[in-house]
Amino acid sequence: MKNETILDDGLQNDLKPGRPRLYKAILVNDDYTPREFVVNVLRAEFRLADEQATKVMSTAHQRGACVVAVFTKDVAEAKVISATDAARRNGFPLLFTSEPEE
Ligand code: NFA
Repeated sequence: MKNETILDDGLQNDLKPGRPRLYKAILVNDDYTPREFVVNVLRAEFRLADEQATKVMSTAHQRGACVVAVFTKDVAEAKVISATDAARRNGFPLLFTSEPEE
């Protein structure tokens, strides 16, 4: 009888970590948080340069939301919490969320 065993080439089917899925940190618009405060949070919490922070703030203001940057899951979630907390400490409803990239 012919031996029909198919040997695993070890290239495709192993469970392996691969590239970690990246998460988007998203800035959500609201009607109350001052533009300058949003820019300052983007600079302080996400280390954006002034020009980039202003662009992200303006895009969220005009379109309702804007991707700030992408991170690993843990880092995105930590930054979103930290940035939202900074807004709460200052009495603003500013909100950041995170979601996985495609
Ligand atoms: N829409 C806010 C305002 O007009 C500014 C803002 C931008 C708030 C982006 C939240 C996110 N003061």
